[in-house]
Amino acid sequence: NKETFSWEEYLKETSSTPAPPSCFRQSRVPPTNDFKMNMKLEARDPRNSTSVCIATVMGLMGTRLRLRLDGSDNTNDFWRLVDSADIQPIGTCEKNGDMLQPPLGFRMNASSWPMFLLRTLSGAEMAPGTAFKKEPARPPQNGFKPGMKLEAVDKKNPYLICPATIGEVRGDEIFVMFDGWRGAFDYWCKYESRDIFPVGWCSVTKHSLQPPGNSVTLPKSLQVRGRRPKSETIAMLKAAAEAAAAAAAAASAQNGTAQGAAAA
Ligand code: MLY
Repeated sequence: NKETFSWEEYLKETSSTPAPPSCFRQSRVPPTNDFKMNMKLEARDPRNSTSVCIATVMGLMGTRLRLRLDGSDNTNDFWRLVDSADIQPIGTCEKNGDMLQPPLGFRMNASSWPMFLLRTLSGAEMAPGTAFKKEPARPPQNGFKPGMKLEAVDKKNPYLICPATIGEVRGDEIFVMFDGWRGAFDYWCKYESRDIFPVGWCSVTKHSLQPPGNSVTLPKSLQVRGRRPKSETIAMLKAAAEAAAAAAAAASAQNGTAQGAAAA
């Protein structure tokens, strides 16, 4: 359970090792979060990456911000790190000769955008330039290896960061597997993704960390994920199951004898 999850014990239990911090596109010393609730900033629209919009800070956790695009509804909030390249101070867009855009799904008539923009910015508290931290450089190569442990954003529930394991490495990509969740939340991403963190990140940055799920992960040798199992694999699983059943039967027989003796 949540209160008692400890990486130290978990790594021992699973006899696994954390991915080295140098593998991640994250600062060695996590940045401070100097934003405050309701501050406004410019953010790239996650659903339309060519437009830059006005966003409001709706929440803060660790080094992450929960953002909502002004003029959008409350069902499309998203999370960004304080050192994300997707966010910048108000005024940056104009300085670059670009125009602020309404978010995808702007809840008003497009013609009311200029007026909406004026209203939403007037009297608003703007996030100071010093709150925006420089995005760390990407590591020169993909240093991840299968089996390494990490902390990763659950993309289906992006407010959550969870213990995970590298399942596979292919070129610039890695397969992130969520411990104890039977593959339902696993995903492929680039090794330089900003959604993955070294073990201990949440604890250092005071972000909550989910405990692993309850389902048992089979050792790699017994996994039949995706591919149809080979007949040898099936034979091996069958033999293992039979051996386990035989051992259980033997144990219970012995137990019965012992109990009988004790009763007598
Ligand atoms: N209640 C949700 C949350 C699942 C979260 C899984 N993450 C932590 C990998 C569900 O069961 O779908």
